[in-house]
Amino acid sequence: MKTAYLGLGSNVGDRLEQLESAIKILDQADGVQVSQISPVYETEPVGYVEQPNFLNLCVEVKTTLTPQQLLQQCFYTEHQLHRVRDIRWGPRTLDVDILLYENEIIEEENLTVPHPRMRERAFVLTPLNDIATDVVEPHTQLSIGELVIPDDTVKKYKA
Ligand code: PH2
Ligand code: MG
Ligand code: MG
Repeated sequence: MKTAYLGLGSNVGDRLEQLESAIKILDQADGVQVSQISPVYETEPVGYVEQPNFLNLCVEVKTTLTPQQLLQQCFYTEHQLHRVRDIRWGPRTLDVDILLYENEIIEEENLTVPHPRMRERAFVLTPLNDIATDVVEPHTQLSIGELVIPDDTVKKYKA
């Protein structure tokens, strides 16, 4: 079993319901078990700012899937929640990103792990810190607890 961390986000439709459904779909997938779920945060959009606030959370999964298989499962889960891909960084019913997979560094044309922008994103680091504070980010060799920066655009929404 490998341990991976996923970041989930939603800013269209019933955000909380979609995140909860996504966790169920992931947990029911063959070879994936959701082992920890962070609190939910309401977060201001980053990147493309003219869009509604997100709800974000992180999960820990125990998995027998390879990184590429796990990525396909993330896409499948997004598809089940009617994700339509149009604007990069734009509004979405569900986004599921692989943040960390063991302590591996992966550079493939469709997959970069650790997630390339996670170190600068409080909407990722804040929930991740709740479930993985001692987990080490392999590029910096710093723990999530050391990387997390307090940010008032990220507010606890549901424990
Ligand atoms: N996802 C993005 C771009 N911007 N901003 C917030 N607050 N939360 C997100 O999940 C998010 C974002 C691209 O995936
Ligand atoms: Mg994303
Ligand atoms: Mg994504």
